[in-house]
Amino acid sequence: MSTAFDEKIMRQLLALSMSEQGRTLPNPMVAAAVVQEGVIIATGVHQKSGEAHAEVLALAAAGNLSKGATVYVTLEPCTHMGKTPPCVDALIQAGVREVVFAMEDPNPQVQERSAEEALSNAGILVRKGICREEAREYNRVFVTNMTHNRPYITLKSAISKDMKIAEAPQKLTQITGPVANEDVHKLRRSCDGILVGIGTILIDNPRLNCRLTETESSQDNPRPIIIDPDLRLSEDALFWTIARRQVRPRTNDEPSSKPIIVTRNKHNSKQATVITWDSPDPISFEWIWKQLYSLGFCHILIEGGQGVTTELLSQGEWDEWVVYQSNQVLGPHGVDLIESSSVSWESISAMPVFKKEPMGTEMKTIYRNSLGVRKR
Ligand code: AOF
Ligand code: ZN
Repeated sequence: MSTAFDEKIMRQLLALSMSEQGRTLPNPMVAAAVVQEGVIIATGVHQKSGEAHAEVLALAAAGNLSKGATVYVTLEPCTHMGKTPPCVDALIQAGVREVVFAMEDPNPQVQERSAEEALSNAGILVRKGICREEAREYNRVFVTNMTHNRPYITLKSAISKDMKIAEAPQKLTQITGPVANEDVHKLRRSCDGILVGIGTILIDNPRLNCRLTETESSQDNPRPIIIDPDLRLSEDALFWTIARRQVRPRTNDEPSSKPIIVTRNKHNSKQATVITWDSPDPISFEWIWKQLYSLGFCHILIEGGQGVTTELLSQGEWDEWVVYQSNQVLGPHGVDLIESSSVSWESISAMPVFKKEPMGTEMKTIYRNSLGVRKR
């Protein structure tokens, strides 16, 4: 049973957990609160894989006041020994009276032993499922990782009113204004990989880093992933300077933070991790996602040009599509977002809209592939 108070606290905690979006990967975003007689005594937010979980931080901040308290947490407390000890043990030791959590933990290691059982056996009351769907929505990256063993894929497009991405071939064209640009940098912060095709590198020469005005930090830079079938990448591309400077060290034992090059040619590189597609067929995104997941990537943002976007949409290997559309008309010489022979605009415009909102001078529309287009 849940009350309006339970839901209010849980929503507050879900919003709080978002403050660390992107920084907790491969771990989920989690926040917890210690509550006594309807008053929040202390909160905790998980910050980074390898560091303390949300419940442990909240219990430590509450000290003796944890005894007899109700602990609210946005994710089922963990029951396994990971990089840190099980949170259920910390809750039991702290002498809490009740634990209320939002969603079950889809991590198979945690599923081996239910938190509800472990806590109930110790005499602690347990309630679960408060704002469950909202919590799963916040942690959709983690849920996808755990249930499908692949990264969550977000495609971002910026298009004109007439659905073009540039005024003319080979011409860098700024479509979005400052408000939408800031929003894109939030997207970059939420990801651990940012993928573009070689065409985008040669024409736009992007830096591919996260430049948020309020919290500029190289810690938030995702790792560049370049699809470069014929190895046309030059050492002067701008993203290298950022990549060399710093990419988010997600975990303390991360083997490498080098950019990734996906190619058809065998190639050795000191500066990049190269993955090679050894087949005459078009490079399969399903295969790329598998490779990237085994390298530890959890959430890939694709800032594709025409080639990558068309191929990705026709293969259907994406989860979320964020489209910023401006009011300008680029005209008949402009470059289409999608090469119409491969994917039809009809199939795209028939896609259900997940969310639509104005973003500065642009309209931002989000589509979700789980609404019927993605196969798995
Ligand atoms: C929680 N609270 O704040 C987090 C949880 O390697 P570890 O010890 O950090 O364990 C990681 C797993 O623990 C992660 O995959 C997820 O199942 C859970 N994360 N659990 O109760 C937290 N971050
Ligand atoms: Zn835990």
